[in-house]
Amino acid sequence: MKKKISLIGAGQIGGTLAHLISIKELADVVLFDVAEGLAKGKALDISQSTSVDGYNVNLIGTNNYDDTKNSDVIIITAGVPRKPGMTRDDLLGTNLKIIKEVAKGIKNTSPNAFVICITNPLDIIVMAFQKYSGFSSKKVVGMAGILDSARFKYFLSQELSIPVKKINTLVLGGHGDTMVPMPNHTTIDSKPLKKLIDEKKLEQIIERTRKGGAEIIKFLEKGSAFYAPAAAGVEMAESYIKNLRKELPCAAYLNGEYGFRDIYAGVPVIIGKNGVEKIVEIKLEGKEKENFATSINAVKDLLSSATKLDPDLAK
Ligand code: TXD
Repeated sequence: MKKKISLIGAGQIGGTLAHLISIKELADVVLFDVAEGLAKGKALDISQSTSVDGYNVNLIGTNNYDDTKNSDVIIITAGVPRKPGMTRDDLLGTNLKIIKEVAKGIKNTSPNAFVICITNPLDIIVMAFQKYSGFSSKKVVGMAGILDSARFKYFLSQELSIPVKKINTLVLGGHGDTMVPMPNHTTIDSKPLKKLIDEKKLEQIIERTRKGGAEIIKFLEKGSAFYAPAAAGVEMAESYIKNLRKELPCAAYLNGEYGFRDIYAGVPVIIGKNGVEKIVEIKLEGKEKENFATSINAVKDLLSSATKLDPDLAK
């Protein structure tokens, strides 16, 4: 039975998600956007691209939530992206209202969907969606860690002239300037990273990873990164749909894991047919443990600002 993925937001990331899903023939796609023409135009264009390579996938564009009903996976990018000079947190007010609207639109039409939130500020938006929708926290995750880890991996591969496939790493914590690249949990061709790179260069790469989004926004001027975020979102959707049980860094609901409760943050999770099958608790020590706690506290601070904007989040 062909699976169904609904993309709520047909903008830069949404359109790229639709194209990647089509190329992988992962599922049929519904592109939803309040800008109906955008959704319909991209769905039609990508449908015609499937004729070139003979991909067997159906796409539609819509601004009607009824067309998204009974989705297996929903990927949410609805919202506004950053402009140069803005932080991810600056998007809170606008995108919180949008995610409330999206939750209302899908909670009754796709109650069993696995929901991947991408909209920023990610850690708050994913938590807000879970609260507004009432979906199980096992079926609501945020995409950030895979993207941040991909950036860290790319910078390391460039510095050390090593193919990215030989690099295993993790970026955990909040998806903000306090995110935590984990050098002690990074191996290059199975060797510990710290034996292969000097401390100063490593610090520079960690800082560049934290600012990876802003670096691209500065070049683009209008809009933010979308190819790598879309690739990361598809990896999560594929692990769910094909029950791959991949261990992936995602924003997941912590209920005591890592010593934190009732907060979403980036941690390694196993994604399979039931959604978040398991939260993997790796041993954090020294600076990494300290930085992880700092990052979680930054998410908590932003959550209290969000709760001031919408007291419903305190329920
Ligand atoms: O790692 C991550 N999680 C981040 C997330 C990586 C990169 C970008 N990040 C965030 O994703 C970014 O800061 C934005 O908040 C979202 C979406 O980024 P994108 O680049 O796709 O933004 P666009 O191109 O502006 O697309 C957003 C679409 C646009 O077409 C709007 O018309 C639509 O969202 N939109 C809505 N759709 C449905 N419902 C509502 N209410 C709505 N409002 C706007």
